[in-house]
Amino acid sequence: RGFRGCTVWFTGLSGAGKTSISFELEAYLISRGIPSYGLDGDNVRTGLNKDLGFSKEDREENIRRVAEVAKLFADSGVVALCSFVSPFAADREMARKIHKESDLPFFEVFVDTPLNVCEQRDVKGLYKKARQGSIKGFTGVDQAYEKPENPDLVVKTVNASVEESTMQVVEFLQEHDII
Ligand code: GGZ
Repeated sequence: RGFRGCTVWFTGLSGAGKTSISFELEAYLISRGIPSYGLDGDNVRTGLNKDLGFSKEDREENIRRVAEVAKLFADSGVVALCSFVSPFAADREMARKIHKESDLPFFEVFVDTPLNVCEQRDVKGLYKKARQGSIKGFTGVDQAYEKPENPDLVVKTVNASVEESTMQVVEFLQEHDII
């Protein structure tokens, strides 16, 4: 079977597991000869988007630029894996529209991990800083996260390993004839 370029858009709170899943998925796809590339805050906000912060306006511009880049990856036949908090439904819809206009498949995956679990994990200590007030506008603490109402896939990470969550996405891509 062939495969098609597409964009898999992971949305969820900081610490939900978006980047872990997309990293694992990228390795899975590459090992099977399927070109794939992960975009996330770590590789985009340090370069292309280093002029952007976390206000509503800057997040919108972050998502817009990332969606345009992902579209180009998808158009070139790559499975683009985007892991961004992308807390605002309108911005995620914009990302979808950017793909739709070019007839490229776009799948929104909600990495559904409750705030208290993300906060308990606090891998980078950011929730603690947000609670103390040294980071302002932190998603889930003092800025909104708008849950997806109609995501293409929901992955619940509580009591699931990264491998198990990744396989849910793999099965989804198989069902949609992407891989
Ligand atoms: C949310 C923030 C913030 C604020 C810094 N709010 O767990 P992380 O560290 O690695 O993921 C978060 C990342 C969010 O960047 P995104 O580009 O994904 O955000 S968005 O899609 O909303 O544009 C977190 C860190 O950056 N971080 N400040 N205030 N996350």
